[in-house]
Amino acid sequence: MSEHDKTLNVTRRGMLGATATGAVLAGTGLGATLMTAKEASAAAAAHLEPGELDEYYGFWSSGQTGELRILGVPSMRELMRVPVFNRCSATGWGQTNESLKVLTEGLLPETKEYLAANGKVTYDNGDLHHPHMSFTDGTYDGRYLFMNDKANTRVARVRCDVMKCDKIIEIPNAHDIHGLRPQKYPRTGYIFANGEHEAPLVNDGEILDDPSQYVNIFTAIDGDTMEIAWQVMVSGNLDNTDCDYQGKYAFSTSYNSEMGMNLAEMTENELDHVVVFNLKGIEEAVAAGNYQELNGVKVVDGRKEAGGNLTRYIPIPNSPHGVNAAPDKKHIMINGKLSPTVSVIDVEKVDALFADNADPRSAIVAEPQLGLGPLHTAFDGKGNAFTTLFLDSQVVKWDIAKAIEAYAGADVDPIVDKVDVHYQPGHNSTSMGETAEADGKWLISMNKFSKDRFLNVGPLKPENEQLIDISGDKMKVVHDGPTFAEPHDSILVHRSKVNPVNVWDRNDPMWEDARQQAAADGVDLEEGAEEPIRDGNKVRVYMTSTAPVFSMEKFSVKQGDEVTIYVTNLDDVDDVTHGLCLSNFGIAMEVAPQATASVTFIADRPGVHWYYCQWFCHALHMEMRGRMFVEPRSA
Ligand code: RUQ
Ligand code: CUA
Repeated sequence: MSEHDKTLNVTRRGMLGATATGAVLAGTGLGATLMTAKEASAAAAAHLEPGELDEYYGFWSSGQTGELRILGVPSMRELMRVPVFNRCSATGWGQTNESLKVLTEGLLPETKEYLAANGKVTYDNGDLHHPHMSFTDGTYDGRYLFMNDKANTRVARVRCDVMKCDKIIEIPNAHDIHGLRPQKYPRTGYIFANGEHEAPLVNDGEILDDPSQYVNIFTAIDGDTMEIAWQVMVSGNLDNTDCDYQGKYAFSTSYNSEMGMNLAEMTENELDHVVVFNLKGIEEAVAAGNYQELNGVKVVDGRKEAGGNLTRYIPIPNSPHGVNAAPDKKHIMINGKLSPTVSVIDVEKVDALFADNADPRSAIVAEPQLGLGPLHTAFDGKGNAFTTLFLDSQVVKWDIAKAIEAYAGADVDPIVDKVDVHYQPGHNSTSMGETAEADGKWLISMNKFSKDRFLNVGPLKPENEQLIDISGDKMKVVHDGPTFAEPHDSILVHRSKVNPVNVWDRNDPMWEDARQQAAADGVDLEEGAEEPIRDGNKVRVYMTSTAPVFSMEKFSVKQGDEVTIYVTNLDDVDDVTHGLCLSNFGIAMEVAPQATASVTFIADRPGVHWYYCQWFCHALHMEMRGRMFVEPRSA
């Protein structure tokens, strides 16, 4: 036990004695201490007066909810939810033609077949873990956010100008995309995506219970086109990933080098590994034609036994999880999970692994013992690292340089501070911490359990995300933030990096199909049409909206018609969003200022049906409505 741990234990025992009620808080004992003056001032910095704006955008995953969330930091106010892999009742995501195009166009043919057999056109669920922004020269550039879907093997992109998802692709050959990071230098560039679960490379049922023939797949996607650049076959599964600041290597942890199929087999080895991907080597292999083409993708062989210069496997103590590149542009942290250590890779020593076949472990320059269950590490840009300790329910702050000295034999303790968090932290993130501009102000600890920290809402509890002031030597927890299932990861982006518009550009590509269809029908979207346009049993209704009226107060279709309603919002004013809800047809969608949105349905319900504006837009919002007459089939 280090000197630091001893002090910490004494302090904690003292706390337990002093505050008996604190002792029930999962043994952490810090539940009911009084705030010191310093803590109070940190808390004040986190508190914003009504109308004050936050300094940071927090981009949050939502895990199995499938959406992206935007929070303001440090206030922790939730600002927006951006539907991605989920369906959204408010915006019509998953229902409008525009969103269905995004949700369906990137699906593989066999997926479309499977879905069709189940009466669906796309998946209803997703598991969004890791949202990350595009980079230029090692820092955020405010263009895009990229994110994974572990549940259905997809990668999505959100445009930061409008904060809407514009691309979703399914990744062939891989299974269950988990770790995801954009290339940091010179720009994004590639999006690196880990397939977590191994399977036969051609997974058509020929090979089933024969794990010796399973492989795993690392994918590089072109972030500009959202097409797959190449894939690498690897040994073991892949968990998290990150890349260097030089544009040379990507690193993926593997927690199952054994290729075990059950828990006992998966945790058998003392050492698992991190796979290092040599980007130039892979590009050269692809250019030289040393690949097999599978499902339209160029796949190279980077498995251990393949030899060659595409990958290296660095042994790491049992079941490493998070991978985090430090803003010093030199060190990559591999978080031990089942090992109490973080292994520090020096990227300058990685060249020798490829050039001279040096011992893979020679790239490790530190391996500090930090506590139990290290999962993820964040940085302050001042030489410190902050690692979540899942089992200890703590965040540990440690000095990277001292950890390196200690590894070289010096008698120094790299641990600077530990703070209790509530409870069981997974990811953490610091302000600008995954860029070269890490500024050391705030840290979010994303805790998996909230237990007693909030009013009881029944057996299903929220997560608890705590805001920690890291500007001083000691960390201070200043805010608890409940969130719904189940954010994993977040990034804190300075507001100067993100500049969304207030009103859509009428030429936006989002409704290009609508624009083309209207042109074919001789209609101007901004004018709308007086009457529905009939094309066999297909009927197209072009409406505009200007608060508080739709351009059509009524229209008629025939029972069984396939009806498409286009609404173009002519209001050119901040925050005047309209919505179209067609009651008892299960139809509702958002139409933001200057946007066009459309929805298609079969009008198989005769009678008078009201459509109304579902977004409060005007004093006469309730009056913003119209009638759809569906003439019975027999008539
Ligand atoms: S990974 S903590 Cu996706 Cu750690 Cu969740
Ligand atoms: Cu338009 Cu409410």
